Amino acid sequence: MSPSSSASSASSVSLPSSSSPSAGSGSGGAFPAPAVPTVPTVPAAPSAPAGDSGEALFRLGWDASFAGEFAPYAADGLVPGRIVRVDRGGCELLVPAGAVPAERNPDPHPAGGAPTPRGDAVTVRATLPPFPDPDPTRRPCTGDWAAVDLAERAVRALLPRRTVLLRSTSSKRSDGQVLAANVDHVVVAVSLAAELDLGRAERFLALAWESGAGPLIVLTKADLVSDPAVRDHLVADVAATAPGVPVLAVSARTGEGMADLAREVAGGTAVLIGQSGAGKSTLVNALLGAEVQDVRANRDSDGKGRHTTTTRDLLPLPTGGVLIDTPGLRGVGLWDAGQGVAQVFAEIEELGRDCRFHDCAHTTEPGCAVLAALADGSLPRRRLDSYRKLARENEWIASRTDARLRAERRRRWKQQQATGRHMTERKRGGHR
Ligand SMILES: Nc1nc2c(ncn2[C@@H]2O[C@H](COP(=O)(O)OP(=O)(O)O)[C@@H](O)[C@H]2O)c(=O)[nH]1
Ligand SMILES: [Mg+2]
Repeated sequence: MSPSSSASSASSVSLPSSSSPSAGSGSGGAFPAPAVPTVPTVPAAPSAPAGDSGEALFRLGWDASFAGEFAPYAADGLVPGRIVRVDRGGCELLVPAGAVPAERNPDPHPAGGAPTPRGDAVTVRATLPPFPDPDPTRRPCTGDWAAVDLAERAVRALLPRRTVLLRSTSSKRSDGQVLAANVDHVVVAVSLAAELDLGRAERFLALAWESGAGPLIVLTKADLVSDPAVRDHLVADVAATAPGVPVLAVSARTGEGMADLAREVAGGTAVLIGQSGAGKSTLVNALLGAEVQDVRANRDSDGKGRHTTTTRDLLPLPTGGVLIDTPGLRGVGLWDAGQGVAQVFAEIEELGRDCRFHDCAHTTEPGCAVLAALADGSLPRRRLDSYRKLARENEWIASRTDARLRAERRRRWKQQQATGRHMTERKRGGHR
């Protein structure tokens, strides 16, 4: 396909996905085609997803289902790329090396910065189109798969997301912010260097469950807890508050538990979340076997870290799969995470089904199964308090969020999860 036909046909494509309400609008959408193509052909582009280039994509988390969704863009001469980072000027993406002729691929990190093992994928910069969607959670973000016009170095469209990790913006406004897209595993890092804050772990878990990806709790800096009995006790405590979630104690320093963690995240896309200083970037470096992420010394005595990771980076693992590091999240607000909260507190939801009144608020109602469990000691008070706190917070934020956008997001969710669940399950099971 020639570059001119690629550039002109791309104008009918709109961001972020074909399900966008603005998609296909007659106005030319967000992607007015440049009148004159200004750069020469990219010869390898049309065949990019095949052969070696295809292998590069699979190592980045690509699969048959994404390939199917991408087919119309491939016909337009666009190349699939995975967004590594979004910044003011546009974004960086990983694309198959075979799609980019060497002379057009200046290394964006020529000096400084440790070399990143990228397999046969290379980083390119591309512009992002003006963003027409009023929903901030639909903005391009790390982990998105994009249809890239390599000739123009421009992103033309995003593939529908399979999972998405959202939080409310730190400004405490009702806007949602996307932390990462298309993740299979959400690794919640909790430091053993500080006193365990189970409520905070539950909050991160709610976000994780809501994303549609599978959560995993990693208790970091296990080397700082020398007594094995104490360590076992801490692991059991966390496991009890996270039904159905694997809990691993690891130390990047001694290597303990690291092989198990590597196995859990191999092949898929894993995002690390957790408080600043929890040891996320150190884990990323350990899993990559290279000092890629910036780690800064912090005060381990109180477990408080500084915010050293400022951009969310997507880093390919040497074994296949990718890791996404997030900045230390100071205040992690829930954003429309009702399902996530319900899943974190599954046993309370379960008890609630036995209450006499179906709309029981578990406060003073007669025949309340939750209060009965509290009274007989089978449900810890802390757990119920935490549930109430997060449920209230979620309702508050939901009440301030545009109802139409929420309904639209829910609808989109259901569609995406139906199509994506199967592939995600397969990937979690270690297949493609
Ligand atoms: N003792 C010990 N310290 C660790 C371990 N992992 C990380 N740290 C320290 O914890 C601090 C914060 O680590 P960092 O990876 O920057 O945390 P992040 O903010 O979550 O990315 C640094 O001083 C690390 O050296 C570990 O396994 N054991
Ligand atoms: Mg960090």
